[in-house]
Amino acid sequence: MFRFLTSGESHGPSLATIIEGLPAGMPLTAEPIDAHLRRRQGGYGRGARQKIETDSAEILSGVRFGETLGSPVTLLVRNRDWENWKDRMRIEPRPDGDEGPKAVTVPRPGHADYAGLVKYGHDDIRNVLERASARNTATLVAVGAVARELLGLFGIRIVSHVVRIGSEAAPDVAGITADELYEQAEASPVRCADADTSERIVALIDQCKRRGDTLGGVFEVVAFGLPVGLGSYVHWDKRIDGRVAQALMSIQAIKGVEFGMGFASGAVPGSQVHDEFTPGDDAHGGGVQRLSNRAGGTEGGITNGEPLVVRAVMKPIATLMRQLQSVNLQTGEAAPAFAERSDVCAVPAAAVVGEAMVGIALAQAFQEKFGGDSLRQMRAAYEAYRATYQKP
Ligand code: EPS
Repeated sequence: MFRFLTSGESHGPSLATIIEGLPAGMPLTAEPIDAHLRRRQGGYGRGARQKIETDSAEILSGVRFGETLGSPVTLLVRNRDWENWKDRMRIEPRPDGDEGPKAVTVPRPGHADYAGLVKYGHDDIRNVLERASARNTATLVAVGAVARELLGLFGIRIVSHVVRIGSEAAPDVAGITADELYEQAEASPVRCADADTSERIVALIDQCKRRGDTLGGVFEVVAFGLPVGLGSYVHWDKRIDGRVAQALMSIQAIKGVEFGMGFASGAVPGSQVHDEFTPGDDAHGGGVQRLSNRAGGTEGGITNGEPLVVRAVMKPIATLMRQLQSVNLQTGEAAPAFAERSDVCAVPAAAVVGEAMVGIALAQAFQEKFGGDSLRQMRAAYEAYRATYQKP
């Protein structure tokens, strides 16, 4: 099974992950991983931390001569900022008489601070925020990059774009090709495929920064080239939409997910929702095609051969320079919430993390369906299956 664990604190020495279940014989280098790590660091509205870091992954195990061995792959992403935090994030016990750094005791509304402090019994919010930080999404992007390398060998491509930030929403891009969508989103400072909306979003982020506030938004992830049949209707936890939604909801600050028409499908009759069939080419599966893709590429918890289209909404970042009202848990008195540095808006970065999480969920389902300890075995299973579904 394709599975992984991540570890690391935001200002600790490094972030790490161990990935298990990759087939042997799969080409893998750090280059595509680093490319996605760089994309995650970008986006207009990011904070000062991204000027300190130049994230890159070191492959520490599981690869030889540029190919996976079938053994666990270990990736390490170092935190450059660790140099500035060595005392405050010291791993060893404090020397006698050293009181250590001042504890963070005023929780930020909207962050893991309060619930994390109570749950783990800490008296310093730093012990919570260091791991709860979206810094950890760097490891998710690294794992996602590996998942996408595997899927890419089977013609599956994952692209994202920002469709809303605050009050500014982009027009629909239905019918766009993967290449067009990628190029347009990549060319935008906020990963928005529409140039005019991009400009308005940049102005909105500037305005918001001046007010010391933060902004959320919505991004869309599209997976092209999926076979029919990933996921299953037979068990609740095998449904591909459920699994992709869980993967996306695991990203910090994500508050909702929808596929295809999503929530709008509750407002109109079935004739305006379901995607009618028409005779088509075999590439779509069984010689049929759809007149639309309102389902977002999944029916009955299974990929249906159309692009998987999923959107996620990110709430505004919880660290506001215009501090929100809170309580100092040490004194019990009202106090402005803790504010270090912060991003004004991280939706463009979250879109890259979203691509990674969709990639991970799809790679897991792909590996379950086609299995194989080696890439060659996986390919054989995939080709054999593709041959069966050309005609029922
Ligand atoms: C992040 C690094 C963090 C934050 C952000 C995401 O760096 P620092 O805490 O040093 O500024 O910029 O995390 C949060 C917004 C948060 O609330 O934890 C990153 O690398 O993505």
